[in-house]
Amino acid sequence: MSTANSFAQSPRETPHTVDSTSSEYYQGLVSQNLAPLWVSLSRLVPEEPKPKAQAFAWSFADVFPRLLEAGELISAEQAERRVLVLENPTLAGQSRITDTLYAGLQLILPGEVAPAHRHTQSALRFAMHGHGAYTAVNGERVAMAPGDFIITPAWTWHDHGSHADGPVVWLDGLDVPLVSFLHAGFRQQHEETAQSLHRSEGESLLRYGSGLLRPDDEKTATSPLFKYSYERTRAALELITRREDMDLHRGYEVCYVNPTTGDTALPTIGASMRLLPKGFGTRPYRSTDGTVLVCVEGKLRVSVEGNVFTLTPQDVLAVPGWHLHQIEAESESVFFSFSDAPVHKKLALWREERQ
Ligand code: 1HN
Repeated sequence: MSTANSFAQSPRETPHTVDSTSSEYYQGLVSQNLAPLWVSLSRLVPEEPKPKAQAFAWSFADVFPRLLEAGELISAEQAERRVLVLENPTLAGQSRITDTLYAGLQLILPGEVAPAHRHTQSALRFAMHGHGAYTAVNGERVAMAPGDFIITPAWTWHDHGSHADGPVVWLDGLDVPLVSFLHAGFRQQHEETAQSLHRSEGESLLRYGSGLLRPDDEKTATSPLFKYSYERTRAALELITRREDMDLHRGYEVCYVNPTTGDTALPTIGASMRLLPKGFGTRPYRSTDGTVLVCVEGKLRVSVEGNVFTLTPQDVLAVPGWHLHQIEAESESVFFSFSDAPVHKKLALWREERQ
């Protein structure tokens, strides 16, 4: 005898059970490409979110040597992108760090070029290690230094290169799983390895980074400012800690925004930098968006539904949606994070709980 789930689990209704006499009926449905909703309704419409991803951390010290080995195995040009994907253990083989987001660590060596291409997936780069590499977006090159946040808007040509004297590593965050779910992915290879440059470095900052717009400048879905330096971000955080109140659930936080709208820099991925004073622990918090944290300074102890992770600089942690968590700073700590919150918010699905 098999038991079918019932949607309403309340005592007012007894679950419907399926006995063997009706199994012929159920088999018949399959052959007619039909399915009984009463079997799957509670799974389709859960009482609360149950992400498939689990909370999981990657130590940079463990991944970095593997990246260097990859550097000996394959060139950036051969690989197109020499990346080790951070795969959530419960989503193995699916290139997902959370249910909806992709993350990986990319290595570029001196003199290499990762060839120009474009795609409809939106990307962010968070620089982690080394100086002297650059990414080119829309005909402008920007240098990447640790802590810098750089965006590659959907359908913009981008290539990366390095004049460094050692390895350079950054974290890529993309909305790949979301775009795959929607089957909205397109990709093109540029005819040249590196796109030609028609803007000088710093133009995007000069044009859009001073609170100045032309009267007829359009509001764009993605930020026209494509690099947010750590130097400026850190200085803004520092000022806020001296002048403003701290959110007891989030700490001090600055969000990377599109200067034409005040919305998130990318339409599908929200990102921010947070600071927690030495000894401070956030109150328990959860929200529906799945988040990736990267420790930048200090030392963090993150408890996610009872599992504890210790993060030191460059370590990465996945916190799936609706997982209650608390973050404690052993010393003054700064961390970057990104999530799919803008999608939840645009679809009026976003919720948070502050305990
Ligand atoms: C991509 O275009 C990059 O441009 C990195 O560096 C990682 C992962 C999936 C799809 C596209 C890059 C990527 C990617």
